[in-house]
Amino acid sequence: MVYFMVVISATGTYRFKIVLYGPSLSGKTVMLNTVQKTFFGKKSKLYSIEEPDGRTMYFDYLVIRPEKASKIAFDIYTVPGQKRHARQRRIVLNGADCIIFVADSDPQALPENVYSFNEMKNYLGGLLNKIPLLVAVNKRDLPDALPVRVIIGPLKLDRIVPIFPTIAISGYGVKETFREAFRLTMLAKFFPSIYEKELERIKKEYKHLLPKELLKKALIKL
Ligand SMILES: Nc1nc2c(ncn2[C@@H]2O[C@H](COP(=O)(O)OP(=O)(O)O)[C@@H](O)[C@H]2O)c(=O)[nH]1
Ligand SMILES: [Mg+2]
Repeated sequence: MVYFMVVISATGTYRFKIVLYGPSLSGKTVMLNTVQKTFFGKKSKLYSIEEPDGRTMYFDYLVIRPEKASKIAFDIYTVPGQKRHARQRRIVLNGADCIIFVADSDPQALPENVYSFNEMKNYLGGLLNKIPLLVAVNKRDLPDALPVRVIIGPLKLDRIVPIFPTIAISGYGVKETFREAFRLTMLAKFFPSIYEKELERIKKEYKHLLPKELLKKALIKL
């Protein structure tokens, strides 16, 4: 069953909306800048609405048009992470085709990661299970970065998702994260049966990063 409508603009472009969700300061804005500078050069455009201290006020917005498929555009948004911007986060999430949850490896951010993830789940409701979800575990360069499993565990995922260790400031893992996000988003829209098969592959590939409880649960559920 094709659940979502594909948005086609007046110029005949297929548009996909990807949202980077996560707590304040987890690295979403840096990641988007890295995506633009490192991989897509002049083919993209970045818009930011910031507060005077450089924090995201409304959202950052990047459009990416793959060179060889000019009829496709990815609209990538970040949410403002600060608690008082909850309303904006809800608005930005609206109509998302894919979510990249950007978690922070800083031990102090552990509760913030969980809070933010639960908030997103709450906003999206059942929709979350119908669109691709990826997790970027960012700031892997911190000397006291928590182990990936320790960060993923408390999120209490109820399905297996691709997990990418990233360092947004250096670009490490960022390209891989976005390539997979683009691929899964398009598969989910255009080839739902292939997408279902991909979920099986994902289950195997990311096993080593996932908490054992989730694996046990997933083997029964999926
Ligand atoms: N050490 C380290 N710092 C990072 C990394 N990514 C982002 N930061 C820093 O974390 C802070 C918040 O980043 P920002 O992208 O504004 O976070 P956002 O609130 O999620 O948009 C900035 O000072 C960044 O330089 C990373 O991978 N490693
Ligand atoms: Mg930001």
